[in-house]
Amino acid sequence: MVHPITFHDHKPVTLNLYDAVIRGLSRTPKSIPPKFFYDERGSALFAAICEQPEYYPPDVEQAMLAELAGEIAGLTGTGRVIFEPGAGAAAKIRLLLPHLKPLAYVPMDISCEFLREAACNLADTFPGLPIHATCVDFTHSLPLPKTVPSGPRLAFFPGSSIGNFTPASARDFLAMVHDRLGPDGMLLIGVDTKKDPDILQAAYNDAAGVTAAFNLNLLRRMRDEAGLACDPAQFKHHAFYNGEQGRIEMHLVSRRAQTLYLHDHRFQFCEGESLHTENSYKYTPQEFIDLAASAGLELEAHWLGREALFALYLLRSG
Ligand code: AVI
Repeated sequence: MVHPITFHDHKPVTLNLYDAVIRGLSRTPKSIPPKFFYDERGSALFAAICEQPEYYPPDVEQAMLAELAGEIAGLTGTGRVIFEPGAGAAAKIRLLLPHLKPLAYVPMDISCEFLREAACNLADTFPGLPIHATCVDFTHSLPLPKTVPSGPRLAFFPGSSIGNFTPASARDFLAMVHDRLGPDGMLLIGVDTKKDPDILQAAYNDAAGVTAAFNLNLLRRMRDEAGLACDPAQFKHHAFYNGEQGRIEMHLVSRRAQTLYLHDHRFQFCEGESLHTENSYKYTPQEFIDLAASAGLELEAHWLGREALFALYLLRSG
């Protein structure tokens, strides 16, 4: 079967990992941006996290999308161009496509091979849907290929990926989405809610250790791709809810005092010193509606899922 897929490779980040390691390990406290989690193995591990019973967001959000797809289509109308930053396996959009009947779908992801496979799988289920797979670091830009038909746009940003930005960068990102939406554009976004910290804590410390493997994979990448001399076994996964900041924090904590080398750079770790790898902010509905408004996006509708564990917002570019 011939798939109507075009592929656009903007050659994202792998080139920058080396610089990010030097910059991130030189600062105090040490940190590295979470986008570096997502090489092929990292993307597969994230898909496995989504299968863990403790990690509730995918289940709750999926149930909401399945139940609300018709209602959402009633509010957005059909025949839009849908773009999805960080589309990953492009699983959730499948629930919406039969209802939203888009003109075209533009999945964007940093992991090119993963994206290519996801686009091909999607085309198998939805033959005839024009797919413009775009490999890009969506935290920097949201390029829509020139071949995308004109028509009102809908951005889809599920999974609470917005939580991985600081609130200030979330605002900047939403403003960039707003710019890409153009006239009559809409954004459907999934956002994790503030809740009992024990539920949050368990979600990032699954019993099977998949989140730990996902976190530690970053060190493997730093070793294998950037050339950092390190032994991932000398670090341990640490995730906790920081109630003051309203976020889960993930860290890699050094099990002992050690020095890591990268060419002529040396990085000293004390025992118990951490490399901060991710923040995952949680928002009350009012906090998120205010954040979206600060980026020029007006609330059209919002829904809370089971036990208010997760929220969906439909916003309009004002
Ligand atoms: C992709 N992102 C929304 C996930 C989150 O929950 O912040 C990444 C993740 N990190 C650990 N588990 C899941």
